[in-house]
Amino acid sequence: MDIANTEDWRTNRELADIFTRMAGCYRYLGNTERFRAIAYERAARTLAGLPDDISTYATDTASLDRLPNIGEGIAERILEYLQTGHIATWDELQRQVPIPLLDIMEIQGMGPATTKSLHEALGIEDRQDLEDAIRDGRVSKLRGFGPKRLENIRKALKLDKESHGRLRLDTALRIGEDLLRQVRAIPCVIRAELAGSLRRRKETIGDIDILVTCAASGRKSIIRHFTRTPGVSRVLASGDTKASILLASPEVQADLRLVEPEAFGSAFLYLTGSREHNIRLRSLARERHGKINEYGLFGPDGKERLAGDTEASVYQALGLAYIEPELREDRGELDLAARNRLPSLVGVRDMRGDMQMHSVWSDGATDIATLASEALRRFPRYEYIVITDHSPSVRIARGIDPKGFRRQWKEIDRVNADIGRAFVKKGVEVDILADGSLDLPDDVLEGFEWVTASIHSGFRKDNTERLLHACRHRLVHGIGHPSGRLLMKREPYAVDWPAVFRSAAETGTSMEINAQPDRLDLRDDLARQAVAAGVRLTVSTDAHHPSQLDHIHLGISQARRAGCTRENILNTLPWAGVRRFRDAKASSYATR
Ligand code: DGT
Ligand code: CA
Ligand code: CA
Ligand code: ZN
Repeated sequence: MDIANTEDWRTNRELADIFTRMAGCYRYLGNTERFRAIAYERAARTLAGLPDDISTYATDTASLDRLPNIGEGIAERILEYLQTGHIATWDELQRQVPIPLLDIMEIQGMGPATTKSLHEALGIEDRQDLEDAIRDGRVSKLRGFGPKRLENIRKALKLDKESHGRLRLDTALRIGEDLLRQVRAIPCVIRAELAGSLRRRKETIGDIDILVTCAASGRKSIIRHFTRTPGVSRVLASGDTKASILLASPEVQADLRLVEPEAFGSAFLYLTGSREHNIRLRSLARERHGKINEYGLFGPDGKERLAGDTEASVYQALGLAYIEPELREDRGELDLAARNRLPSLVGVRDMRGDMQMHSVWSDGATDIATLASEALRRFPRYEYIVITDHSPSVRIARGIDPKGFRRQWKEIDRVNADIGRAFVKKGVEVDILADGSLDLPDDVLEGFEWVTASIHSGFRKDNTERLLHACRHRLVHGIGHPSGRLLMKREPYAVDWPAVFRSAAETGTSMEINAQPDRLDLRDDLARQAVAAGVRLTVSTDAHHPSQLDHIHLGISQARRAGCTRENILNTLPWAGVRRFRDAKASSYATR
């Protein structure tokens, strides 16, 4: 690995960050700047997904122009940044818009117009101002801020605060893997691994934990290197065997722990956690032997070392099968491991296709041919992808009408003809309307090879009824992002999950684990309940850009945390299997 290269990567991200914030400013400035906002958002997505450092494309504006979503104006900004380290327009925007307001704008129920009106009416400059103004009743005196609306904003603020300081899994993985590469390049490091919640692939991450093995003589220099990693804003602690640093933008702590190679397994086990899993292991060790800690598993005298060089050796000495990190949450995994009944977890390698994604026909960034070729390039094992553009009522997502879908099917046929097989499947993400009915008539729905039904509005309606309605519809094959939550922003809807899962199982309707990093919906514990109720799941990326096809890894990690095997996930089957699942529902309705 090459450290210079990881630093270059930071430029793509820095620029993407700036563009995202510029887009936020344009949103704040109002409708007249809407198109600029969209252009910068798209450019940010392109930058974040680039395989190489931006400077390799940036010989002149014309070469940048060839990148998707980078027009001439934005290309000029990129060159300006690479040459001067500044973007004049961005400096100017920072003078016009109170930047702390951009974070508030992201809070559910706020939005640009609301944020701006509160800034203008009450002089609100940041989050603290907003909280104060809600508390002392200044906001409730304004027009349009009734008790219900205020309560929702208050709830969203609270949720945002509770999750403050935690990072989404995708962000933490990116930063953690980057840091890991740098740690592995430090002289004297024998082995380095990510541990903690990141290794368990929890949906949000508090801090990054890295375990390193080295000889005692190498410790000092490793700690010195680690605390001088590029991007460190503060050294929080630095001792003989540990160090903690704070990385900037986004701010996150990283803990380094050094052990000798013999203790790798026990230290890895300890540092991976979870805390609750560790506590269970400790009491099991006490019952059977003596004690367990970072240095090993020891006999009753506390001295004889029974295991510790690998994790498996420790589990084995405790009479347990090896437990995958995603299962180490004290949700019954020790009992299963003792009886050798752990599930054999599904992996990305088992996936035969992706069941949900969007093209330019609705709110996706690329055309169908590009999605297909990118899916094949990234996942040569895939046998199909399902294009699921939005139905008409989802207006912000540029939903398609029936005529449009018929034209889209012709395009899909052409793309498949070029590929030489029916790789692209005709799907739809049809909106579940307020009363539980669907946004497209049956005769149109019949033309699709796969129908996912999702809720996109009216979140405070009776969503149990809406979801039950959708499950009972003979032409609905799956429910998309079933709980509607947005990580750290919006709680799942209030839904009677046992009732919905029962109905999904009875009617032969699948439920999705949506792999978008801000959704991960169904979340792990609900997915586990769904499977227990006999529901078949799908794992899909809901990609709006080809780079998001890689999110399948995030979705699968949540499926693993839910204890899913390959059999629990429909799209581990070839398309013929998906078709059987779909047709089984149709024929059970035909005979009713
Ligand atoms: P996070 O960082 O909040 O997302 O969650 P973790 O699980 O990464 O927690 P962290 O970073 O505080 O600690 C890393 C691991 O170290 C944790 O998973 C288990 C272990 N550990 C930390 N503190 C304790 C403790 O007090 N008791 C036990 N048994 N294990 C601990
Ligand atoms: Ca951690
Ligand atoms: Ca930690
Ligand atoms: Zn959707």
